[in-house]
Amino acid sequence: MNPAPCLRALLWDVDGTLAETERDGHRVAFNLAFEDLGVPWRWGESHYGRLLAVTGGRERLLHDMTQRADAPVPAHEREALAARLHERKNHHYARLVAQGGISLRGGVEALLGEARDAGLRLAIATTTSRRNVEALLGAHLGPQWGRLFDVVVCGEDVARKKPDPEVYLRALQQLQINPVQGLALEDSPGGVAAARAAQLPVLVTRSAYFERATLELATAIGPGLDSRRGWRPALPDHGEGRITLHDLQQWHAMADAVSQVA
Ligand code: XBP
Ligand code: MG
Repeated sequence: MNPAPCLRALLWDVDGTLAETERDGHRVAFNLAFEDLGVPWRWGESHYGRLLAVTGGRERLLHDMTQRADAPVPAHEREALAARLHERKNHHYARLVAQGGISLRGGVEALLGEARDAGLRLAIATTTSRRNVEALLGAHLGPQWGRLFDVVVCGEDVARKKPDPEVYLRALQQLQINPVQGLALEDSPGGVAAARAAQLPVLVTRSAYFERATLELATAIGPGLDSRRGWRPALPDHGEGRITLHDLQQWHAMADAVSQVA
C-alpha cells in the first residue's frame, strides 16, 4: 500500500464556511437592493433557504423570477434586472460586512493561522463574487488578507458554478497539487458535490441553512471548527477546544485509506 499523501493545502469555501453570510448578509442585502430599485419582492428567511439550492446570486435572482408573475417577460429584460439587482446587492453586502455585521465563524482564523505557520498552502474556492470575498476578508483579516492565500478562485473565474467542480479544479491547478494532497472545507450539498467531483476529500462544518442536509460524501462532518465535540468520524481523543491542524491531518489520512480501499 502506498504511504498516505501528506496534507499540503486547505481549500476554503466562503459563504457558510468562513462565515454565516447568507441569512443576515446576502439575504438582507438582496432585500435592500429590491427596495432601492423599487421592486416589490422581499426574500424571507425560509424562502431564501430554498433559493440557496441555486448557486450564484445573479442565477438565484433569475431562478426566482421564473416563479413570479410580475417579473419581466423578455429574457434580456430579466437578465438586465438581475444584473442591476446583483450589483446593488453586492454594494449593500460590502457595506454590511464593513460595518461588522458578519463575523468569521469560530475557529476559522486560528486554523488559518496554524495551517499557514505549518507551511500549508491556502486557497479560496467559492462561487461568490470576488468583491464579496474582498469585503469579508478585508474586514476581518485586514487589507493584507490576500497575502494569506496562495490562490483565490471566485464566481467570475468559472463558467460553471458549484456543484460543478470547475472552481476546485482551477484552484488545484493553480496550487499545483494532486487532489489527494488537499482538503476542501465546505458547508453545503452543492459545495461537497463540487469538491468530490474534483476528487478532493472534504470536511463539512454545518451552517445554519444546511443544518439537516444530507452530506454523505464528506470525509468528516461536524458543527463547527470552534469545538472538537459532535464530529463524525469521532476524533480519537475527545479533548476540549477547537479543531486543530492535527485533527484535519488525521481525517485526511483516513480519507486516503478509504479511497485506497475503494
Ligand atoms: C455561495 C453562493 C453565492 C452567495 C452570494 O457560494 O452561492 O451565490 O450566496 O454571492 P459559496 P454572489 O458557498 O461557494 O461561497 O451574489 O456573489 O453570488
Ligand atoms: Mg458555502
